[in-house]
Amino acid sequence: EVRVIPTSIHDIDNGKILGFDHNLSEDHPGFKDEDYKQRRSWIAGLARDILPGDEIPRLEYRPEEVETWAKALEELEQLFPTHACKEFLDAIDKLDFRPDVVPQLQDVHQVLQETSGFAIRPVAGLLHPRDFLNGLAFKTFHSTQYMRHWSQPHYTPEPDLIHEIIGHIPMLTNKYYADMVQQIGLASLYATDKEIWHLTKVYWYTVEFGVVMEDEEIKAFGAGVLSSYGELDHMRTGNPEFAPLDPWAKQPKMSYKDGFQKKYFVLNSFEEGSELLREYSQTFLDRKQ
Ligand code: H2B
Ligand code: FE
Repeated sequence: EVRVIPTSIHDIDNGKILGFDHNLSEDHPGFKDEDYKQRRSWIAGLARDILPGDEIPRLEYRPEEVETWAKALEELEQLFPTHACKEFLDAIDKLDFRPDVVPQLQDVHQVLQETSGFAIRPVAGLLHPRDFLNGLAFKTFHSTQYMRHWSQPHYTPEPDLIHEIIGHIPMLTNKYYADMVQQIGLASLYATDKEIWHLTKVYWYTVEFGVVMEDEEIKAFGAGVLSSYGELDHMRTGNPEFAPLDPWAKQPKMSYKDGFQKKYFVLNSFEEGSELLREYSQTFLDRKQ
């Protein structure tokens, strides 16, 4: 099979969704709520008609959605000062999230454009890993726009707006971090399917569950940690293993469902992380010639 290497974000399809379809499944908190399913599908559907560069539609979030956002934000904010890295805290300060207003993707897209140059492109759910990673090469982050189910404001089995806005967006305003993320994307352009699986793990242990050393303390920067009270607490008090990140090494198996991470990978700084991943992605980019 011949694969064409994408040369711009326009070459990347945002339509291959691997996650829940409109019916969800029994283990999704919204499974029995027809009204929720309809709303989620309608919002997800908007993503299909958008081209890169188009304005992202503004949504009027419903009272139960605003309340879900408020509950998640207010709980997480209790741990940020002690558990989150300084780059995240700086970003949260500037973004100035409020419990009574659900941020609009178009507005956070604009902030990213002005800080790191990243773009947000809406997507209907969990995107195919190759397409998702390829997007990062063109400094594009594919983001969902629907809200998790109101019955469980602190949990979602799939990416949702709260995970994207609280977990991913703040760190993406940081240039060194954004550069590190782009390197994973650049490597993915030239990766075989087997290597895409490896890069998915590298992404998992950095962008989703990465931690950073800060004045001899370990602080969270991964979106999966920053957007989960339980995971933040576990990272600091659950006695997990910590090890330096080595993108070339075989990565541990990812656990999606069975509780918290047993092992976290540590960076010393985002400058160092971006250098490390630049060196790593260079081995893939060298194949271009
Ligand atoms: N899709 C979406 N919408 N959000 C993600 O965070 C995400 C994704 N992560 N697709 C990707 C896959 C990740 O699990 C790796 C790169 O496969
Ligand atoms: Fe994520």
